[in-house]
Order: sequence, then structure tokens, then C-alpha cells
Amino acid sequence: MSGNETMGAAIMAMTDALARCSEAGPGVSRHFLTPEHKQAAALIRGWMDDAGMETHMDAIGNVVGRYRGDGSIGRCLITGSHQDTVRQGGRYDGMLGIVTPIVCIAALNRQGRRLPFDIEVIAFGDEEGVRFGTTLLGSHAVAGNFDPGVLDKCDRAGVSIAGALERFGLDPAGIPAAARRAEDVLAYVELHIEQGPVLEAEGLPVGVVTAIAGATRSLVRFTGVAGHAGTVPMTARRDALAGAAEAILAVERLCAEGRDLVGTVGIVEASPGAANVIPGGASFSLDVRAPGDADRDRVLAAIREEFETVCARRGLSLEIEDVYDEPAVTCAPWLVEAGRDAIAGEGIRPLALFSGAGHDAVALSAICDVGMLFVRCKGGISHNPAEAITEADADTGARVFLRYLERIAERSA
Ligand code: HGY
Ligand code: MN
Ligand code: MN
Repeated sequence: MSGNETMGAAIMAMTDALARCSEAGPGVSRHFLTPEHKQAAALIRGWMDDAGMETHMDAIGNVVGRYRGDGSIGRCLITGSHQDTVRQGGRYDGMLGIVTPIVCIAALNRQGRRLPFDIEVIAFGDEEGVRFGTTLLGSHAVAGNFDPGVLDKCDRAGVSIAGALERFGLDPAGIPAAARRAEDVLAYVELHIEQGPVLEAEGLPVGVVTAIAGATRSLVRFTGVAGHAGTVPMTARRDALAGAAEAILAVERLCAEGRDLVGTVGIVEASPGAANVIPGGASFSLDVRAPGDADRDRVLAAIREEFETVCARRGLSLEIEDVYDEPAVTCAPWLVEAGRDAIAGEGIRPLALFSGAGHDAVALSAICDVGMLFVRCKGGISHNPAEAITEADADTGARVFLRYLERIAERSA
């Protein structure tokens, strides 16, 4: 991050560097408490140090940088996003919300500028929850509502979160100390790619977020009877995978019937998993979201009823384990207004929009007001190696973010 390149150029170079901290294969795959996480954390911490921030890694693997203010406002503004990715994801989901504040603070630091409040930039270790089937672990720890019960959850190799933390050089007993007190926090703000088509359709580089969809994520298991593929008549089967297939189509139908409802099955596994064995077991993930919690609850009830009907008819047993259940979050009106003013300050029409994706802001909303800014991404594509933004939009996002900090300061004096 030299002073003579544009903020947009610096951001693109930094996100490219982070993208190299990945497992082999298409896109970016960087999961919680892995060597790739450690590599990315070192890069991020180095950039924070160069930007004049005090840095540390907390007990859950978040990288934290603090840029001192002039002390006139005691509470600190927290910003940041997640450094982890989905499998074969893109290089901007999460990362843009980490490197943009760092680049902005580096600019303030070069000018010797201090805002009225300290700013903390946090690179959260686990938001996507790919490795352990969890979500928002880093931001829940900062918000003080981390569930220690998840420490026993294991990855596919049987390594628990507690064990992975210790191998990473962290002590799970220190996680409570990562929590911030509500009275110490002014607000949490996050810049993120939109991951949707609205800004591109409107011809706008940035927008301000009004609310974040609530989401329920579950693991569903159908159990039937394994059998010989060649000898069991079709009428005598208790085929768990055929039942799951019927159930998955029901998810699609029930969510398509609703307004703004989305339902996704992203993982399907059959057991024992042999071509000549009728699957005795089938498990699949279920992710359901809606702008309104009542809509989500209604469609979840309908989905569960449909699962019970399919299982009863096919002689299967049903288990559903909820792994994530977060209500919709409304962004604080004063932060939405500050975002509008910051965007207008750059001569851009301020558009307010809703987020169908979940974010670390959902966890932080437990202790403070939250606000978000979106940056346009190409075709709205995300959770895909083709995720892309332009350098110009990255630069605009940074300039709007700097104004956002100023508008927040004015409103907090
Ligand atoms: O699933 C989400 O909305 C986020 O990418 N974790
Ligand atoms: Mn994501
Ligand atoms: Mn994200």
C-alpha cells in the first residue's frame, strides 16, 4: 500500500494477494483455522501495521487492528468483514470489507488525521462456516454471544474446533475475552459486495443497505433401509435418497410459491454410497431465507410438514438439526442516512437496498447499531470463482467509505 497508488489499485492488489492464500483448485477456498487462514491473517496484520494500527489476533482467530482517534468520543467504531470463503468462492466476498477500511485508514494515517473515535478493523475468522458447519463464529465471539457448545463440533477429518484452535496456536479458554462490551462500541459498519444484481441494473457503483434477511440453516437426515440394487422390488424399497430427492423438489416448489423467499439445498450425501446399494441414509443441508421472519417461519413449517409426509409414505425416519437460525436485522436509520449522505457526497444517486445474504453485521447487531454499504459486483455473481468487481468501483467504495466515517463522526459528536 504505497501512498502513490489509488485506493482502488491498492484494494485490487490486496484482494489478489489474499486470493493466493487458498487451497488448490478453482476460485478461492480458505477455511477456518487452516494454513491458508494463517497465511491470510499474516498478510492482513502486516497491512494493518503499515497503516499505523495496533494489531493482535484474538482467541478465536480474528485479526484485529485498532486506529486511535483523538479521544473526543470514548466508544469505538468497529468495521471489517470475514476472511474465510465458501468452497471455490470469489476473492471479494468478505475480503473487500477488510481491505477497504485498511486502505482508508492508511490514507488517514498518511495525512496524520485522527477521527473523534478509535476505529477497529476486524478480519473475522469464520463467517461462512464451511469447515465445521458453523457460521459467524468470529463475530459472535466479538459480540459476546459465542456458544462454547460448538467447540466440540468436528470437521470431516474428526478435528474439533477446540482442537483446531489449539493446533493454530490459540487457547479456546480465551474466547470470552474477545467479547466487546456494548457500552464501548459506537456502531458496527461493514462494506461488502452486493452479491446480487440490483446495483448493476441501476447503473450504480455503490448502495446503502436497509436490512439483512433472516436465515435458517439445517441438516436434514432421512433414514430407510439399505438393500441390494438388483433384488429388492421397487414396491418394497425404503430408499432414503429417492425420498430426499422428492423432499428437495418440495423445498424448491414451496419457496418459489412465496414472495422473496429463497430455499437452497447445497450439500447432499447418500449412505452407504455404492452404486449397487439402495441408499439406507440420505442427508442434505437446507438454507431458507426471507425478508420477514414470519414468512420464513411459515415456509419452514410447510417444508417440515412436507418432509414428514414424504417420510411417512416411504417408511423413512426424519431428523432435522438446526445449525443456524438468525432473525432479520434492520440497519440503524442514522447509519442508513449517513450512508446515503456519503454516497451523495460522491455525486452518486443514493440507492437503499436489502441484503439477501447474511453478514457478520447480523452477529454484531446484538450489541450495537449496524450499517452496511454495498459495492456493485459483475452480474451479481458471488460464491463463485467468477465473482468480480472493477478497480473503479473499488476506488469509489473506498472514497464513499471515508465519507461514511466522516458522516458517522458528525452524527456521533
Ligand atoms: O450465506 C451467506 O449469506 C453468507 O455468505 N455467509
Ligand atoms: Mn459469503
Ligand atoms: Mn460475505
